[in-house]
Amino acid sequence: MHAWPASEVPALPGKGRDLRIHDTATGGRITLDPGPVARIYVCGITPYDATHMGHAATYNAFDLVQRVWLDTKRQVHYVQNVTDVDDPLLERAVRDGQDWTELAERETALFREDMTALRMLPPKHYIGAVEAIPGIVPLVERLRDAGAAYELDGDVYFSVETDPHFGGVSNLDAEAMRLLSAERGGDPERPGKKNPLDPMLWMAAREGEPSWDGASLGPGRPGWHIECVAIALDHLGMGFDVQGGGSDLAFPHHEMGASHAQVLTGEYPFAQAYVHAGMVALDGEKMSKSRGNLVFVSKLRHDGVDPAAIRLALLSHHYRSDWEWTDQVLADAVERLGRWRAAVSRPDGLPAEALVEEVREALADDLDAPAALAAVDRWAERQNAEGGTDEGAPGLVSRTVDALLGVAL
Ligand code: 5CA
Ligand code: ZN
Repeated sequence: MHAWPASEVPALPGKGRDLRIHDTATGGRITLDPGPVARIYVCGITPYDATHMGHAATYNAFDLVQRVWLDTKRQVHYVQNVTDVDDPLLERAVRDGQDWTELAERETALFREDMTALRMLPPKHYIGAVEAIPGIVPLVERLRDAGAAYELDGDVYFSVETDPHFGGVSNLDAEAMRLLSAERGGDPERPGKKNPLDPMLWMAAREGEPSWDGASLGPGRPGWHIECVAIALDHLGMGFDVQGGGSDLAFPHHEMGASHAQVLTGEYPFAQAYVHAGMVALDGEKMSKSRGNLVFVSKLRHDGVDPAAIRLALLSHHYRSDWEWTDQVLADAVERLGRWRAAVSRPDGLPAEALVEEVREALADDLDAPAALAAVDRWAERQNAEGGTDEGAPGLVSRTVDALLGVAL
């Protein structure tokens, strides 16, 4: 699949700091130590209702990760998937009487437009589940042949007990895992499974649903977790730096994915850090396609909201906190954008070298975007009130805000 165009990232003087980030698996902050090419996999959308503010907030967090790395003069190898065949997508297509491929294509196209407008850096590889199927089938066969997967009425399940590290991503107890598995696409109640948590790797063809050649597995379609594992192993390999997504993916998705990959390769870990963004809510409930309480990026754009203001609204919350989208959040961002634009439009200004370092330090410190905004606010306030004599300062601030926060002033 093609991704979307990259906006230019200005180079800043000096060098950024290494990223210290909260890792779900260890439950603490770790200093990442990527090589010259940092590797990141971020779980993409299931394209049936794109792009709401929750999605945008999560992708914003991982865009910041990349901007911090780029500022340390590393290259970034970024991979993202599109779950373009899965139960919820097929159910929505049936509900609305439309072709599921058209639905997926339309929503993926809209997502690309939204990501471009928000200046999110594009993945180097943007891969759909459907196009990944030829790579998924042999992985499931390998797991089965190694005794890590078993058949149940034609479907193939992964046996979680074959991974000694199972549970080490989310660190949940058995009861919590069981509840979340039922809520998030698993089938813990299905009779005949070795362990109720075992996730499906390959679903045998169902009447009226799309299916693909599964070689010795028979016709069917892939399970959800193996999709991301196949894509990540193909394009990044084991031990990549960051596995990212919203906190609703920690269990079961990232837990199961790590286990699949660790059993397949015999190596550990799948990723150096598992990084999770908080959930954005509307009217007191998590924004979700299934609930339908959504604020869309595209709707705001069509209403004339500047994408830079949407981006500032996302940045005004720490990526790990759960927060509520309100009109006030957006109004504050519009106002802040105005203040910043006025400040960088003055012909000369207050020296900004210290500000560059403050923004760098804030982001390197577990992506503390609110602290970065506060630093720019302080500069802008003084600049608007007093100005200065440093000719290069407004340009430097503008480039800093663009390079590190993805906001074009
Ligand atoms: N296709 C899978 C991942 S492989 C999926 O979860 N798709 S999704 O469309 O449901 O979500 C896409 C991304 O947005 C995921 O990282 C998910 O965790 C995140 N996300 C979904 N809802 C919210 C929300 N309300 N707040 C923050 N992030 C969210
Ligand atoms: Zn995923």
